Amino acid sequence: MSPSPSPSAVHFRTCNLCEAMCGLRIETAGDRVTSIRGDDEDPFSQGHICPKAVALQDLHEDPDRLRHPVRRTASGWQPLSWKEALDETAKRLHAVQKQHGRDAVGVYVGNPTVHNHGAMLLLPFFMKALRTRNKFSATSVDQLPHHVASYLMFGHQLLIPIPDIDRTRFMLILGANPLASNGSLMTAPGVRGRLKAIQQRGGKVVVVDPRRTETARIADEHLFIRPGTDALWLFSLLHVLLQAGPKLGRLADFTDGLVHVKELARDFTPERAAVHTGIPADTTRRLALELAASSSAVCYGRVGVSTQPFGALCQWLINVINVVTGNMDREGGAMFTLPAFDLIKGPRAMTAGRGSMGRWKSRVRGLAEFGGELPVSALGEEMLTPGEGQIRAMVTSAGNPVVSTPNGRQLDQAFGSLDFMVSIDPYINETTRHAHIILPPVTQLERGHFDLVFNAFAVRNTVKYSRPLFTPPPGSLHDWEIFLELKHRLDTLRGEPLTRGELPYRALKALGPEGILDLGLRAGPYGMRLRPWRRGLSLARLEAQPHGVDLGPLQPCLPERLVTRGRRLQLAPEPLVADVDRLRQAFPAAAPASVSEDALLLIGRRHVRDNNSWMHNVPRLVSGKPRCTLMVHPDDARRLGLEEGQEALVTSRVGEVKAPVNVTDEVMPGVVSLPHGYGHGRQGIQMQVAGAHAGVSINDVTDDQVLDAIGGNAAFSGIQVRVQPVQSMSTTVQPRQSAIE
Ligand SMILES: Nc1nc2c(c(=O)[nH]1)N[C@H]1C(S)=C(S)[C@@H](COP(=O)(O)OP(=O)(O)OC[C@H]3O[C@@H](n4cnc5c(=O)[nH]c(N)nc54)[C@H](O)[C@@H]3O)O[C@H]1N2
Ligand SMILES: Nc1nc2c(c(=O)[nH]1)N[C@H]1C(S)=C(S)[C@@H](COP(=O)(O)OP(=O)(O)OC[C@H]3O[C@@H](n4cnc5c(=O)[nH]c(N)nc54)[C@H](O)[C@@H]3O)O[C@H]1N2
Ligand code: SF4
Ligand SMILES: [Mo]
Repeated sequence: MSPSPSPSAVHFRTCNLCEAMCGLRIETAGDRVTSIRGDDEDPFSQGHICPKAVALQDLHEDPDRLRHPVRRTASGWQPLSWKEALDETAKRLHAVQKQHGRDAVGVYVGNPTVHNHGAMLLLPFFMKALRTRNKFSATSVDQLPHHVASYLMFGHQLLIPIPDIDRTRFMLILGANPLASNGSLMTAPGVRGRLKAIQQRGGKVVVVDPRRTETARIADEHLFIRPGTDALWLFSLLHVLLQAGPKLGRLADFTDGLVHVKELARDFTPERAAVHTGIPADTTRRLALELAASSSAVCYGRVGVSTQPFGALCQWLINVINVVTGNMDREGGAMFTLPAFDLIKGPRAMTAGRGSMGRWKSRVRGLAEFGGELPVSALGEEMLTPGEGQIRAMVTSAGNPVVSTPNGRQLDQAFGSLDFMVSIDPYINETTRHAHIILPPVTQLERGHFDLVFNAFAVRNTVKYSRPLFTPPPGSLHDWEIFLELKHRLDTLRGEPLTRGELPYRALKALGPEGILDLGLRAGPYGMRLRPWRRGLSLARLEAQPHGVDLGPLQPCLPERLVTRGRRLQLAPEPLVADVDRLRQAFPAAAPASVSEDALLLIGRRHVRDNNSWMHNVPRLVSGKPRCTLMVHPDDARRLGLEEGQEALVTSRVGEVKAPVNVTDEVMPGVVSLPHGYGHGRQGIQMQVAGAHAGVSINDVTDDQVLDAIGGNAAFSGIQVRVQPVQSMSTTVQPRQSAIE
């Protein structure tokens, strides 16, 4: 690593580890970081940070982080040059496609990609060069239902309404724990303060969650809900709201489908929902009326309501509730961010696709694509099931599907059976240990940073560009350069004509992500092109403002920003309407849902000092009490004969894990909770600290066959499991026999 320009220096930067976009003030001495603190002058985050920020230094210095490409051999991992690594990767991918067809190469792209503008901007070119329909990403274990709802209602998958948290007077939160996650599809640094401020201005915060989370604890009201039943509850809330009378306001002029929604909601009474959700009908009625009466209100739902069998219905109903209470696209309601680099409107090469549904299907199970991707729940079977079109080679980039996606053990087996696998990743972890070649990119601090994605989902319009802190060591490559080099080699091997191969390669290499960024900023809604006067943005102008620029509060923008035909808001899109029957069947009017006798419902959990699966190699983030514990309600613990600290065996259809029990009434009776992102005890992982805090992977028990029918998102919430004490396993004691009900 070469030294930074001056021996000691102060840098301002945005943290790219989660969605909150906190401004950092980083001091360096030569090539070392000496301190990381919050940047008080960042207009958006105003000095807020969380304990993960300092890990940027640890990740940079981590001795386990790969500094050069490696190849897996019989005698262990061997270094190889970038040229060898890239040449061989392209050659092997090409050979597999030549022999077995285009779709024989699959690709999985993980979460850190969206925190990396270089990767985001150049990935599409690499994807195109791969020419496969077997594309997968972390989207289908996360926010896919938001995209489905936005695509069908507003005409663009990225036109996602964001809670106007700073001006609302009533916030109804389902399946999100921003105090641990720091907010998601709601970039809001210092979210605790923003929630507290709602209360301070006389407003109210309500949390609906099967666990009394950190967020629930600071809320005015918390309701337990039986996992997976939110769509039913949202319908019953809507039922009351519509009975009381919808008030669409300004939106009435361009909204279609209200009549249809009214018909659908008619039989979803709060009484009917109560049987399944566990939320008393009176509570639902009262909350609906409070929501309707509040001068502004917003309903917001995230991972807990997206990762369930009715995730798309949930995100749709949340939008519908915001519309019929007059809170969509209104101050204090759910609004649309207008980012400086606009992914929705602008030059085609700089915008994201609107979305698409069902243009093709997965080979084995016939699951439909969305936005050009297949549900990752199908990845394992696509590798393991023989036949034409079977995936025989994989590319993974910035992802760890073995621990992040359902039925991880099956993926372990599948990745282990491939003809070839390449991983673009700095670590040898649960997934990449199966690769034949690993290509490690430069670190966070060695690249510039611009939040292409999270500026578009922020609770304020804001923009910032951060320069790299350190110059990468000579010869190392950025993620985007790896994509571009592989694309170039694949094009060459295929003999692509100059205009499709060599010329775009040279142009993109010369432009680089910063060049594209500059063009996008200039062409964007605050750009030089539209505002040639002083304030118009370009990359250079942004670089001159290291703390970032505040572009003001969110503004109403409908119908202009709609991308639907005739700029109409679709309240009752056909595919979602058609799915309501499935909901009715799953939750019949009288009988409770069919859960087998002794089953418990498993949900996930996030902790402030975790970040999905990949930051457990940072000693200061894993210190303290082990966090990978199974939360069990005292009633269930008693019935099952489980005690605090004791090991429990958790079994599902697909597998089992053992975890220490934490007896707590934080979870509702009948529900158990285990965090995701652990399970570092597998053989061959080269992450020493993580290995010493291994935990187990919840996704060894989540089920690749349980997913949302619309879009195909994985349904992690409410997986049916059996739980029993480990030592009684060899005896004949069955969980139910110790019941004391
Ligand atoms: N510290 C930390 N921060 C992170 C991450 C991390 O791993 N660690 N990950 C980042 C990423 S990638 C994302 S997408 C965001 C996610 O951000 P959030 O969505 O805020 O994440 P979670 O904390 O998982 O919150 C989900 C909540 O849903 C609840 N839940 C589970 N099942 C149900 C259900 O059926 N119904 C209801 N109503 N609730 C349910 C859970 O108990 C949990 O409290 O966080 C980001 N930030
Ligand atoms: N049961 C359950 N499972 C879940 C969730 C849940 O709530 N419950 N949450 C889901 C969610 S919301 C998400 S987003 C997914 C995440 O799923 P993934 O994205 O597949 O997994 P991560 O743990 O984020 O792994 C990130 C990988 O990227 C690497 N990496 C880090 N930075 C970089 C970089 O700059 N460049 C490159 N090339 N690689 C980098 C890391 O070493 C690691 O291997 O997990 C999902 N899985
Ligand atoms: S909240 Fe997120 S963005 Fe802010 S410091 Fe923590 S990890 Fe970084
Ligand atoms: Mo995520």
